[in-house]
Amino acid sequence: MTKKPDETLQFDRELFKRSVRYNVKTMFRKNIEDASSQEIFQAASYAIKDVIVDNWMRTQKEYEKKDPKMVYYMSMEFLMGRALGNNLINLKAYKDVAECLDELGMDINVIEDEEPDAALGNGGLGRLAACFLDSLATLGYGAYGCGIRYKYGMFKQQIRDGYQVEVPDNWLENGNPFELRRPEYTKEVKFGGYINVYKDENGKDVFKHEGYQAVRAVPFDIPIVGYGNGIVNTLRIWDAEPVECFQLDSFDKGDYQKAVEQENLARNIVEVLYPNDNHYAGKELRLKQQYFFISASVQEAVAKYMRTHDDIRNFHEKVTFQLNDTHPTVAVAELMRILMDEYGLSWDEAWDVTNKTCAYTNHTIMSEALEKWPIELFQRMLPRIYQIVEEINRRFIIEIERKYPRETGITDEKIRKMAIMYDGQVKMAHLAIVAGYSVNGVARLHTEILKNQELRDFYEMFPEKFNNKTNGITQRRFLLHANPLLADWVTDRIGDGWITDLSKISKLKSAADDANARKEFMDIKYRNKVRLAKYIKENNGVDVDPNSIFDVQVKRLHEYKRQLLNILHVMYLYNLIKDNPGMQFYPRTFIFGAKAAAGYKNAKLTIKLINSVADVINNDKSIGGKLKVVFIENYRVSNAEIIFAASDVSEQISTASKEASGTGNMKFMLNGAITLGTMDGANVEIVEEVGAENAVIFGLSSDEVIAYENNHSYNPMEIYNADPDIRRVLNQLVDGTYSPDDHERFRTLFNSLLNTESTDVADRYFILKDFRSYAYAQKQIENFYTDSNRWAKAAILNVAASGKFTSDRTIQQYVDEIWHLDTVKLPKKKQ
Ligand code: 26Q
Repeated sequence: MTKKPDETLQFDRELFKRSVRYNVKTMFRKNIEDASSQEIFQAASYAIKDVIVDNWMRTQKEYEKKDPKMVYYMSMEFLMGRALGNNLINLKAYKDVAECLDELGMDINVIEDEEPDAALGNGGLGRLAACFLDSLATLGYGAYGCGIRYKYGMFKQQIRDGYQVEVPDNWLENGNPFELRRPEYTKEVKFGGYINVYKDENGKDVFKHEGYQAVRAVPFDIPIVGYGNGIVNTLRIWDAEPVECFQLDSFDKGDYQKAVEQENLARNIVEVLYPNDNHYAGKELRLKQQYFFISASVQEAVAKYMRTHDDIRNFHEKVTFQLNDTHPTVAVAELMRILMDEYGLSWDEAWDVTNKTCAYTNHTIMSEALEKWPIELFQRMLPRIYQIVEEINRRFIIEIERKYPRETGITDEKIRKMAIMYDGQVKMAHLAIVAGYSVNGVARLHTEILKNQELRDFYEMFPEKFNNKTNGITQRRFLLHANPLLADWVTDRIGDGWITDLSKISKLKSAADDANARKEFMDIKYRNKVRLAKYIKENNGVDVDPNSIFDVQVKRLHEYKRQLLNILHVMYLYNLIKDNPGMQFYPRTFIFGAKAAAGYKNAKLTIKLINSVADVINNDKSIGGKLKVVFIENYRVSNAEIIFAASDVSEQISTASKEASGTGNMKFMLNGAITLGTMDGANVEIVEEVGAENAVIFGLSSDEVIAYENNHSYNPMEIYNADPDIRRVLNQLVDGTYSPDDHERFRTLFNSLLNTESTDVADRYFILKDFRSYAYAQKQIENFYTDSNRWAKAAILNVAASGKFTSDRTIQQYVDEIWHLDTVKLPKKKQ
């Protein structure tokens, strides 16, 4: 039986081509033959937006009719990447449009390359939010993403003389064809000033905010297209504008100063994304950004609810807020404020609603990433929010005293460890845990560490709130769009059900035992490696051999992720090859890609080290091209898609216990790379799914790491003294091997490992401790790859075992166990 095509998804090719020609003419006064690739990109995007807008309106109508419960995913970051290709994929129109463009004389890849990445995020946390929006729309759940329309997203990285240089990312330069400005939903957000308390006629306290500065929050909506189901949800990002345009006559009124200040406030607030990943920077402007988008989003959520309901006390039946880490946590106090001050609810009524509305996801156990704001700043910037948080804290302390009465002798210790405000600081994680109904970690191991170590006291008090939601990724972007060759191969073998149900990909298992399938798979991998080699040649000017093993570590640069371990091992291999010119060695290309936070010294120096090692090794003719090192400039979502598809080895080598989950690990697996990793984050579950024989695992366990940390019993100097190979590599950091012009250049990296010069912990991330075990694992990788049948089998089995790691599964678990949303199906379109 042939399936009846859903007429809502029929793509009208003639209409599209007409529309592109028409758009080129009206937008640029040109004929298509004279238009640039950028102009075609614009014209095509507007043509696609037309198609999307129809579905968008139908979806929102259906939501009005069915009134489903919805999630507001509150996040400072949405790392969306490019929209055009992804929208075409989800409209099931990619191949149609590729052919149409071809008929018009254009290559779709060239057109897609004209689009800047929407890089409104740092790394994993921001990309997770983007994958979640894709899954929510595809599964038919009503959802809003709420965030900030940063004028400048994640900086562009240039490498000059081996060093990272940050260049502003002016992503809106040519406009954003897919966004829609919605001035009718503008909100006002207030900062500073003071709170006056009056009694109303019933003797009730009224809190009046006075002497504040205000900013207008204006939303821009971006469509989130579900895969093949006609659903279009909304990512709503807020821009800031001054409340009133700067008027000269305000000078006469004497508030000239205030008018200038309000204009500056608006200009500054959404200027730029903070480029820190897993690191808290206690900047005043960052707190302003947080309250700005949260106040606007919560105001709008409440206003929208009240347009169709009459009792705000049932808000939580239709709305849930998911807080993406603690960054949006002021939402709990803002909701309390609106419920009490604007809708007149009592404290208890407001608390009940807030508690049933807010849920919090934790993404890290790294203590330097925990948000703690000085109380003074909080009080000055957000006077009413401060009062509310103070009252939440007061009541929570009473609860602690009730649970741990004085006679237990631990009351004060519990208060010290658990209070929301303590020692002059507001602890956002504590606020999020206390005020919400759910706390989740992002991989099983991570959640266990939260429960048993980091958040142990809270788990003891609120065990029912804690749950795990192992992260996932969308296969639509990271296989269907990123790797069309493999996607088609998979579909030819098992049908296309995997696109919306990744558990079906397990049907590929049998292909692992089929010699022909293995050959086809390795051919596809090879072609993807050729594609990446071409990208590297064009963008970095380095020649790499697609027949070598592509060993890849791409992710933010952070000491806990241990790019330094990787490059030290490369230095070790180079020594080995130089010492033993005749040795068997399978050619290997080590590929890195990483942005370092602008102020993170050791991270930036590690980039310089990688590039310096690359310089020496890549130019050493004597090693016959056996080793290559490449640092891919400006790693981002769009080139990640090319990189994952071409990878053989997935480096997931964080110090055990430090990487909450990781999501790159899943993207590599889906594309048939083999994990070389520690038992950290979601690696544990990847190995569980694929089997230990199809991954290479090394290093300390998280329990061992935590034990060393608690006893302070690790001394890297012993390893340095005992192991000549390690000693030699470390000495090469400071003997000019990789820095002939300045032997001291890498001294701080050397010191961070051995700590000969300060009182800091030496080798905090156990690089020397894990070095031998890593080198052995790398040797296993080589042996493994040399047995090409065995390797191909393992690679296919990785793809086949990746079903668990779809964000569709993650979202379904959020829905079933936290949010309890209703699904919505669109009715068939009437012609
Ligand atoms: C905080 C305060 C001030 C400025 C910046 C920040 C800030 C910004 C971004 C703190 C943390 C982040 C990002 C954290 C992050 O990306 N965490 C990653 O989240 C992924 C998704 O759950 C996990 O897979 C990764 O393991 C985790 O590192």
